[in-house]
Amino acid sequence: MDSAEHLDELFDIVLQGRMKLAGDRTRLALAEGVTADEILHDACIPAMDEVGIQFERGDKFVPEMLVSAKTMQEIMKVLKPQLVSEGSISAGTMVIGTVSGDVHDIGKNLVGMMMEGAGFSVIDLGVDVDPESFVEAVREHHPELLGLSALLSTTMPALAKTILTLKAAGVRDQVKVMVGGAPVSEEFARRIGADGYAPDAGSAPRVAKALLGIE
Ligand code: B1M
Repeated sequence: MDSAEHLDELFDIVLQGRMKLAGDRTRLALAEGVTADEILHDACIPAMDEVGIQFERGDKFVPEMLVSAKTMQEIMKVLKPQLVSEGSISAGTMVIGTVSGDVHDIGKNLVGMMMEGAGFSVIDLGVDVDPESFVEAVREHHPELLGLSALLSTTMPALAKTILTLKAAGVRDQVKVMVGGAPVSEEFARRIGADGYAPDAGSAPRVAKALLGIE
C-alpha cells in the first residue's frame, strides 16, 4: 500500500467508526513510512470534519459521532509517542480543560499533546470543567498558562464566565489564559479578555511561548 492508500483507509476507518481496526492499521501505516502528522492532518481531522458534515445533514447521529471520536482516540494513542518528543526541561506548566457544559475533548487532548511536545508540563482537568475548578487548579498548581477549550457555540459564554470567575477570585493576573476551539476566533478571545488564541494544536505552543516571552 502507498501512503495515499493508507491515508484513505484510515480516513474511512474514522468515518465508519471501525474502532477495532484503528490501532493495527495505524501501526502498519507508520511502519510503511506514513508520518504521524500526515495521519493526523490528512486522515483523522478531515474524517472528523466529514462526520460533522454528515451529522448536520442528518446522515449521522450522536452515537455514530461518538464511535468515530473513540476510533480517532484509538489512533491518537498510537500516534502520541510520535507527536510528543522528549522535552527534558519544562517550558512551564499548563492547566487545560474543556469548559462547563462541553464534553468534546479530542481537540483539547491534541493541544495538550503538542504542548507536552514543546516541553510544557500539562495538567488536564478533563471536560465539562466548571469555572470554580479552574480557579482551584490555578491556586493549587500555579501554572504559567491556563488553556480553555470550547467546541459548541452554546459553550462559548463559559469561556467568558471562566475568565470572570478567575478575576472575581483574584487569580486572573497569576496566569496567562489561552482559548481555542472550532467556534472561537481571535476577535472573540480579545473581547472576553483572554490573553491569547490558537486556531489549532499546531500553533498552540508558538502562541503559548509568545505569551510567556519564551524565545
Ligand atoms: Co459534537 N458537535 N456535539 N460531538 N462534534 C460538533 C462540535 C459540531 C460542529 C457538529 C456539527 O453539527 N457539524 C456541533 C456544534 C455546532 C455548534 O455549536 N456550532 C456539535 C454538536 C451540535 C454536538 C451536540 C450538541 C449534539 C447533540 O447532542 N445533539 C453534543 C453536545 C455534547 C456536549 O458537549 N454537551 C455533541 C456531542 C458530541 C460527541 C460526544 C458525540 C462527540 C465528542 C466526543 C469527544 O470529543 N470525546 C462529538 C464530535 C466527535 C463532534 C465532531 C464531529 C468532531 C469534533 C472533533 O473532535 N474534531 C464536531 C464536528 C467537527 O468538529 N468537524 C462536532 C476534531 C478535533 C481535532 O478538532 O475539536 O476543532 P477540534 O480541535 C482543534 C481546534 O478547534 C483547536 O485545536 C484542535 C486541534 O487542531 N482547539 C484549540 C481546540 N481546543 C483548543 C484549545 C486551545 C487552542 C486550540 O487553547 C487552549
